[in-house]
Amino acid sequence: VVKHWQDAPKLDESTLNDDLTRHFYYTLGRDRVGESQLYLYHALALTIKDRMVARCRATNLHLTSKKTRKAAYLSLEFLMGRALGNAVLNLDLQESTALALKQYCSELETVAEAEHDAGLGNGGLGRLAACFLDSCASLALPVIGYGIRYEYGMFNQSIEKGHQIEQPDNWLREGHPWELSAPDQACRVKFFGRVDSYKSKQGRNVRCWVDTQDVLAVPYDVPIPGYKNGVVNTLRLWKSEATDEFDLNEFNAGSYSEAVARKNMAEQITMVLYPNDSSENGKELRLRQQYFLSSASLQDILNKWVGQFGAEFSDFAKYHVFQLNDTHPSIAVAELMRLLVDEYDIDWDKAWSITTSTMAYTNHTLLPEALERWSVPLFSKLLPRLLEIIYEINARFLAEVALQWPGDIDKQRELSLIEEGDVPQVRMAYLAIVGSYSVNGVAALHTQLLKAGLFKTFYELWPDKFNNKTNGVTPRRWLAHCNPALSELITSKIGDEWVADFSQIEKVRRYYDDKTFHKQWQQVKYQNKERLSALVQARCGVEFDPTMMFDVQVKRIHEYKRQLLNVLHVIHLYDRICRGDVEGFTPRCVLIGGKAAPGYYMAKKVIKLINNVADVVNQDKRAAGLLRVAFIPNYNVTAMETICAATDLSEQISTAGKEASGTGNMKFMMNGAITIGTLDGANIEIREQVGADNFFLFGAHAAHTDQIRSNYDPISIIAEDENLKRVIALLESGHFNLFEPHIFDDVINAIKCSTDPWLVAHDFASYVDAQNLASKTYQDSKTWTRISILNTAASGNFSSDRTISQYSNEIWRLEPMQ
Ligand code: DL6
Repeated sequence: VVKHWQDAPKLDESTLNDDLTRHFYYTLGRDRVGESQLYLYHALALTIKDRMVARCRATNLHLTSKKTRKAAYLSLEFLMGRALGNAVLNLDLQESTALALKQYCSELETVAEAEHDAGLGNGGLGRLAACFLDSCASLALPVIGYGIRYEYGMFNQSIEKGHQIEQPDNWLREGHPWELSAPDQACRVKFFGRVDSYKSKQGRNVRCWVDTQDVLAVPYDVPIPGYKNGVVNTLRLWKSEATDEFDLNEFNAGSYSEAVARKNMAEQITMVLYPNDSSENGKELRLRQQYFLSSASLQDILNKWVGQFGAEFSDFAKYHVFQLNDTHPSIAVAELMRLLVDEYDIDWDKAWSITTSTMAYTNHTLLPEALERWSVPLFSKLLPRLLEIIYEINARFLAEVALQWPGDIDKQRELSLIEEGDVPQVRMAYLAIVGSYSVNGVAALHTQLLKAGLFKTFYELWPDKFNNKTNGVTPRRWLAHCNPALSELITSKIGDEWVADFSQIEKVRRYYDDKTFHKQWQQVKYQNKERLSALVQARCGVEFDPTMMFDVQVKRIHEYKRQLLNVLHVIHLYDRICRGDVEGFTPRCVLIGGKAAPGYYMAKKVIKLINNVADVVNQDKRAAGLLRVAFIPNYNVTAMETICAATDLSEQISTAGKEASGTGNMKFMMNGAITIGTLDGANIEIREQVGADNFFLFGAHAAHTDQIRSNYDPISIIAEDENLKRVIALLESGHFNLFEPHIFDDVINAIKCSTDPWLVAHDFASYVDAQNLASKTYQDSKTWTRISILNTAASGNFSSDRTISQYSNEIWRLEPMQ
């Protein structure tokens, strides 16, 4: 038995070749590679997984053999992307993998193409969770991720006649070689039923949730390798299954559909990821998913604790912390109370003390429409015992509020976990705040705005709970893996320690004026732009020219992210070309990509507009060599790996105060793109790190936006700005929708509306100025290259290793595994 994670058997390079052959011939029963690389990919993934399972078991053994303090990251989303390239990099198996693949006349890049993205997330929040797992393992921190094994991940997007079309993402269809199921550790999750009470032997009134319809939660473990440190952590994903296959009595009586109905109901829970990134859903199935994840994960941890130490919880909080990734798993606060009080017979105060010293909550948005609330009637039907517990938490909390603000009923109403109204609602963010010992925002401005606005009164009540943890991204995937040419160049100058210790990237600064380095830097960028051009050609049928500036905005499509502002600028450039105003014009390829929530009308209109504008521009001979525009369909993690390495100009143009942090901005910066952006989210910190001269700033400040909105008059702004006037006139003339009359009316009206919260017209002029400066700077390739190098060199702070170290030191208080 392996006692220590470092003693795990080494399945090293020399055996990789044989293992690959064994899996290909015997596990998968293949003898030729054929057209598709699918089986070779599976064989390689199994071979690499072999190298992780032993270490994973060893890491787990280490955790259970000692009373180690550990964190559980609870998230409804983990946007993992592909695993193969990352695993090969982290396990340091590049050379032996290349050798082994040679016997099949293949190489890693080709085989990797056969892997489906694990798209178990919408965007920033889910990808952050994935970066965090990589950093936790790479820092040897005892952290387990808990999520849902959705059968269907983020939908696949295609573009037909300029419109977004959604198709289901059946990512498991060809199998998922990385996972290991652990049916012996399945647990039951209760739904529906009613609450009964009885007197315990001690004469205590015990509440008991009965007549429930239970669902089985079956764990599937995905190994998470640390970077060259032998640690392999776990992401445990839950799949829902029926407790009984189906009702045999009903089946025998001929009621076939009824017999399988319960099975279907149960399996529905983990069937599909909800595709909304910034708006709440209110759907019963979504609440079921949230409770399913929370209950299964907490039971798992309590089961392990009880298995090791018995049902004695006085020490429990010393060894556990649960990080809630937004409010989605915040029902965990009430569920931990239920498990401790109802299942383990712990008294309320003790249970509350355990809960409030183990729960920590991260907020990811200020948008009011994303703040989750669940209707009380729904809660009462689906989770009756949980609602009772929430009422009890609320009653005790409001008593505290009354003590703090005596006689102030409004304060109680304002802070209550239950929002009054025709249909009362449970405020999940408030439950998370009241039940947690830490509440954090994800960038300095965001945290400041939480404290001053959304959670102001809670901040007054508990100032010490609030803290900031600016997001980060893993430099393994987002530089070492996705940009091998740049990585090699960097390593040739500063050594390779930056991959594990990203603060060292700052050493690149030494070369910001070095002529030879400039040349190499430019060559790498050019090469990456060629790769992206091939992708754009293949996916969009648009020819990009790598000598032109690559101006990129890829992210979810949302009004606050202002892809519309970007399009207006494109139209302005096009208008200049049509007018012949092209002296000193910097040729640009503009790439936009991202998915719109299927029910988000305006976002879908914006996608259509981008596509129509792209068609008109690309077909206009006058624009050839000056302007190319493409909308890349099905933007996902894998596409970003090619895109961020090839970008010159990174568009981070949200209305100030609306983007909590952003993480795409950090990926671009690491890869030497220069940001054009507003003072929003982590843009502010990016600009601080790289210096104001090396960032193209524009737009209203968050502190002024409310005032601007209070007497906003876009019609006058348009009338007074010749550029914007012409852009709007072109749009209104139907130039981009000649055979589709009026389809953009709503978009145009939104810009002209005095209640436009996104202030598109307001920021247009300063955006154009900043774009002009970017264009001018690009023409001076020496200056551009210098700024590009400085951006990479200043990106050290945006490694998720830095973020996770802060979570670990300041919230989780973990020790790295030795
Ligand atoms: O914190 C990760 C990411 C931020 O970088 C983005 O700025 C923010 O929009 C995103 N938030 C969400 C909102 N979902 N909810 N709730 O995805 O989080």
